[in-house]
Amino acid sequence: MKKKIALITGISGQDGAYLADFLLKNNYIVVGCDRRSARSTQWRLRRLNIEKKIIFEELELGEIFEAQRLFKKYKFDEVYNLAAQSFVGTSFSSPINTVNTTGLGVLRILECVRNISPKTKFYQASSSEMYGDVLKKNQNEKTTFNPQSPYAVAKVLGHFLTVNYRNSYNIFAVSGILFNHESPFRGEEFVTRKIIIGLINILKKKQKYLELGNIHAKRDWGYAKEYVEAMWKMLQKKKPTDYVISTGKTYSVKQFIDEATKYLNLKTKWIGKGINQKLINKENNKLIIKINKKFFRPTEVNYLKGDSSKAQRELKWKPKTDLKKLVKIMIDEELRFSK
Ligand code: G4F
Repeated sequence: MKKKIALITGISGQDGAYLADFLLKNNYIVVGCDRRSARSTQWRLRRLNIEKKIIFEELELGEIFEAQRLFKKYKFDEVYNLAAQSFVGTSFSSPINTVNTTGLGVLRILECVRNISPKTKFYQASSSEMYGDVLKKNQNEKTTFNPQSPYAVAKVLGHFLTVNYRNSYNIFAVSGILFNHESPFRGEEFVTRKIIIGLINILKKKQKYLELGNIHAKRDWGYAKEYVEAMWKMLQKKKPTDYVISTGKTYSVKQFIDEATKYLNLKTKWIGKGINQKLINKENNKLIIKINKKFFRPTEVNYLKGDSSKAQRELKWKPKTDLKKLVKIMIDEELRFSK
């Protein structure tokens, strides 16, 4: 049987690496793109031992000519648009770059599908950040978006462009609204991996303490490796439609910290309130975590909790990893690979 060929933009990121691994195992030819500046970040692909199995191409999402060149060179069966400026915090200091890549980048790829390869199936990586200051307790495909950052606004643009191109041009385009998904491959700037690296460094006496922002924000955290499978499943359906992917459970950053300290066998206690809240090591009274205003965002998303019943019903997809297991997976691998 002829091998299918898939394009993954953002191949060197957490989701790009897991998805590439999954598609290669399913007999796909994988063309992977990233920005020129991301070339040094292929450690995830190396760790999965798939770096040499991927056909690499450069792609700046800000340039439509580069995407056009790729669409003329290959006949893609599936395109997964995972590339983005994906750090919410940075989107406040770099709003124009964020909207250009995370929002308009989607349009550039959709234009290539429409004009060059209309039979190609398109997946857009949408985000639970789009719900922002949530208008419903459990968010699903029907919940109105209320974005709270330039990143989230750009994702809303990408989402509605995907829906509009599907409706206007009969393109197989789907938007996967993924809630936070973590793994040992998470970038170090995101809170879960920042916490785990920080705690391990403190235990190894390489760092005095860790500074964080709003530890009361709540997130629906799943395991990224499971979430990329849902992306693929969306493109195997007969009809294109959008899906929420989530665990349906929500925990605060503080609860994530408590789970991590428990697994690391650190005896801790929280003291103080608000900006003065601190986590102390009960055995030696040393500071472990303090709050720094610098890590607060101008507008925060305080609470997210997804309802993925449509995906569970129609895709036969189910989250398998709870928070405790996720923390264990992340800590075990961090300990194995950290020096
Ligand atoms: O880990 P975070 O930076 O992820 P955030 O903002 O929820 O966004 C992630 O998930 C989205 C899906 O919902 C993706 F679309 C997006 O691309 C990204 O992958 O922050 C989680 C929470 C926030 O409320 C943040 O304010 O943790 C809070 N937080 C507290 N202290 C911190 C810190 N976040 C970071 N990154 N660093 C801190 O020191």
